[in-house]
Amino acid sequence: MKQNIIEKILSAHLREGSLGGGEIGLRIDQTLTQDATGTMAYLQFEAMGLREIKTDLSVSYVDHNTVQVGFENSDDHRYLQTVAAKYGVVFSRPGNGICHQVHLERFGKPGTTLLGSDSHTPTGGGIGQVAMGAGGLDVAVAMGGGLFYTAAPKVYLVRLAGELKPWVTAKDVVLKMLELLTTRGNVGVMLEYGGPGVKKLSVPQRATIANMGAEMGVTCSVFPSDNVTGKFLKAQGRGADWTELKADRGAKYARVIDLDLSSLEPLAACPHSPGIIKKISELEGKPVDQVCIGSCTNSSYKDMMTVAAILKGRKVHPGVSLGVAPGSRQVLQMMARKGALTDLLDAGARILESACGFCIGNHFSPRSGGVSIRTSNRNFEARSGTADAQIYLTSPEVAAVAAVTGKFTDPRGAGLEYPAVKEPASFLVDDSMFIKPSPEGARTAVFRGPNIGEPPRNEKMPESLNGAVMIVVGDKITTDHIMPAGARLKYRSNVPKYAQYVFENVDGGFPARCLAGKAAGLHNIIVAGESYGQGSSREHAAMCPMYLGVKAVAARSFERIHAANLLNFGIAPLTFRNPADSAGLQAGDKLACPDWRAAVAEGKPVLLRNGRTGASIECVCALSERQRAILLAGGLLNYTTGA
Ligand code: MIC
Ligand code: SF4
Repeated sequence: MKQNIIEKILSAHLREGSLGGGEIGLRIDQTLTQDATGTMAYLQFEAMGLREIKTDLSVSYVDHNTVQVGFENSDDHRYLQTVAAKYGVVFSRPGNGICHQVHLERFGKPGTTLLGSDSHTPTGGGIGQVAMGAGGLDVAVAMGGGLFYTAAPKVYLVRLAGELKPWVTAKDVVLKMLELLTTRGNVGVMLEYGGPGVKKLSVPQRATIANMGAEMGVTCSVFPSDNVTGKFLKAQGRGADWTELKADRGAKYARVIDLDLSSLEPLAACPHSPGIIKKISELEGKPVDQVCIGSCTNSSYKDMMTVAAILKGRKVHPGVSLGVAPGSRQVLQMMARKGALTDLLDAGARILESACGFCIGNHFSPRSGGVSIRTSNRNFEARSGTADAQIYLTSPEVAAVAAVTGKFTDPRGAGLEYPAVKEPASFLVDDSMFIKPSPEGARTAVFRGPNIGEPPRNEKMPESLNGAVMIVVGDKITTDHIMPAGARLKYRSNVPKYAQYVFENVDGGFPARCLAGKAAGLHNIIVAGESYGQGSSREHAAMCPMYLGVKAVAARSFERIHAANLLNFGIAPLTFRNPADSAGLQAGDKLACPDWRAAVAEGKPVLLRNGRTGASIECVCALSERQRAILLAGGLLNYTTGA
């Protein structure tokens, strides 16, 4: 049978199910974790009684919580380092860079599967990996050799033609894709890029495009592995990792999207969604307070050298604060050796750590009501740490030009020559910030600071539901709305503490109401609109509500990773049979379902009776047999350990 690239990789890793439909179980070759999600993932790995890593490679990165105010983050870093040594995981030390950028440089391998506890893991698709994001618990299971379950995908082909014009970038390609596919309605889709335009894109450019597939909600975005991929791997000293990957002639796709690279122009995602796309020419002249260049989307060597070339001999506008965070230590070291760092310093840039930093609102928050141009991938409300700031997402080129002019400027009309930075023939390879597993490592004593708690467990699913609606929210609620990041991130390993901030920026009274409901024997329910749980993979957006006694989320639709996380923590994801029913619900409504457990166990519709209105609301809990068993057990940890 003729196969596309995704089918080729998936069928080589398929251990359960069929690519024709339903749930599939995949063997995972590589995993990655980062510190914000990883600490809980390794605690869960330990709680499941797993003894060693069964993947070809597992890497633990420290890149998210690198602002060490207080002991909590440092404690987590040391826990991660010691637990990695004990179980055979490669440890990437803080300062070594952002997980996705570093993984692409040093480990990504065409034709393999990569599962990461971070929603931007699909960045690896730039090098021909089926790279997927998941909750930490799913990654812990995969590290222990368990399968990763997901829906058999619908594969769309994005057929690229032509070539990008000067000042038009990979970021503009993916922003255009976001305009076409939007940020919702793409659950279960995998994108495969192809067509003659692909060979004009470098691996880091492909990675930028694959990275922001996460914002469309697709499971992954995969590029072919061709000569360009081979050259990149060779330049990283990893020529032996190359294999060719291309679709068979006549391979089938569920949908084909044609995109002519030469028709694109510089774009921006506007507040407060990566799906609100405008042309830079439409924003021309709008004053800018802050420019942040970096993140896993746009912080490669070429991105940074281009920015430095634009800023060379110029000064940052007095009204703008410019922060630059190179994506990896490799990029930073090369910039230093080439003098690009000096050019940035001379221009007045503030050099930030090679880490997530500003992207996750960990520092560098803009002023109140400020306008910030960023090269990252998410501009959700309040994510920057300043609730009323206006965040725009653009290419590094547009960002650098705005840093000089102090306003949105279409770079094509700015009278500048486009800096022709080439991919290097060889990158600087220095792996000394990785700690590789060793036989002595297995005897390491695991360090646990006072901030590190036990992974919480749910109880078995109750026989009947004695529900109470604790909050009603609208469409496109992100996991940043549910579980704020930024300054709160340091409580990631301490669930009772972190749970105090659930829905902090939406309704600060939610945790206390839930705890009171729980104490009164109620089963707390969240009611939501479409595309609930967009964005981050953080399982805390399920784990902390679970801790607060949430038993079900009733929504019009869910995003993939969050729906899986809800199940993993024993919270039922219910979909309204009639979407209009959600409008008839209010906070405080009591929703009862006497045969709750039986209905879920038998895969029947769930009928919720509203005590206030007397209405009966039909919900669907469409699950595979395996998923039903997980839910009935009260989550994946109980299911796996037979508790
Ligand atoms: C993000 O970009 O939102 C994060 C922070 O990287 C998250 C992971 C997390 O919450 O730790 C993600 O994308 O999954
Ligand atoms: Fe880090 Fe931002 Fe990338 Fe998330 S999106 S991994 S916070 S750089």
